[in-house]
Amino acid sequence: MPLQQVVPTIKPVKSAVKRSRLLIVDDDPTQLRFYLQGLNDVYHCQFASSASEAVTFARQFPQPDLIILDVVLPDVNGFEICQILKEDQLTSHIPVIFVSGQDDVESKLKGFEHGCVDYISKPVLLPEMQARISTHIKLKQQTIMLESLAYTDPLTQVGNRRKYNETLQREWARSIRYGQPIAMLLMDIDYFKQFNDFYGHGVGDDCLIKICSHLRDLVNRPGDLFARIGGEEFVILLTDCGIEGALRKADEVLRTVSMLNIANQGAPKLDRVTLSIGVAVTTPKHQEEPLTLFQAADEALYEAKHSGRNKFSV
Ligand code: GH3
Ligand code: MG
Ligand code: MG
Ligand code: MG
Repeated sequence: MPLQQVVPTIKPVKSAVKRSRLLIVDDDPTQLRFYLQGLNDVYHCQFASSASEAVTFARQFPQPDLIILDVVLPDVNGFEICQILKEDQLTSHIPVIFVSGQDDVESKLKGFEHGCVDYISKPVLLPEMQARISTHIKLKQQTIMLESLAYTDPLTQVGNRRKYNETLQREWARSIRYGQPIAMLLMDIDYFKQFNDFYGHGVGDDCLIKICSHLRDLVNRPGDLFARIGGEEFVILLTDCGIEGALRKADEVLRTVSMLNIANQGAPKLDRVTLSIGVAVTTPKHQEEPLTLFQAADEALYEAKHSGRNKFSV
């Protein structure tokens, strides 16, 4: 029977709270009807009856918050679907709960080996299933929140040093794999100690927030990064970017900060807040460490500082 006949129209439930989205994968029309009646009031349910539908729906936006996956399906079995989802960067984060008539311990262990968060035996007891779904969705939301906190600088809300380290490792490896260049801009605000001494630490913090909120907008390609890696030190990482692109970006950064026009009467020479930039570009080779890129950018920054500040050096 076609899926549309089994699951005709799903009535929208009026609720102020945003409902979590479930993707339910099962080839048995009776089972699907059971899920529809039992879960659709609480969750936004989407149904699939084959592996290809399941994978397609899991990748589509808005993505499901959790997947209920039958083990025995007509085309590919649930374990294999779970493996496909877990190996795909786009879907690996979505928790999967297996629901199956196969309730022997080997099958359950196999489910966990393939990356599920839970395994429920058929026949399904609805309240128990709802409790498990709700628990796993809450756990997932908490994980997302903790990850976001772990990678965000609390003052400026941009990526922090941990985010920088992980992004650099990942993009460095990708650059080696594809033989592509990668660029780093290392930035340090000029005479910021004097700024703090003159205006106070609170105004210094506001200045950092303002600069970050504008510089983050200059970085918008996937894989690229703007992060605060120290007190008044920032990094821009540009993937698949050669020297011309890097210099253009450095020029954009200087112009952006200059347009903010923040007074710094504490500075000995310059009366506005400015920053200096060290630019480094490389096409990394196997065995080479990402630290070499940072060191090159750091040396260039030193050069920019010592040749007058408010400029970039390579
Ligand atoms: P230079 O031009 O050589 O970079 O001079 P500088 O005064 O900026 O020197 P340096 O980079 O060594 O000084 C960093 C100063 O930044 C020291 C500290 O007072 C200030 N700073 C670091 N983190 C913060 C922060 O979170 N908030 C505020 N308000 N100031 C900070
Ligand atoms: Mg089945
Ligand atoms: Mg500094
Ligand atoms: Mg400084």
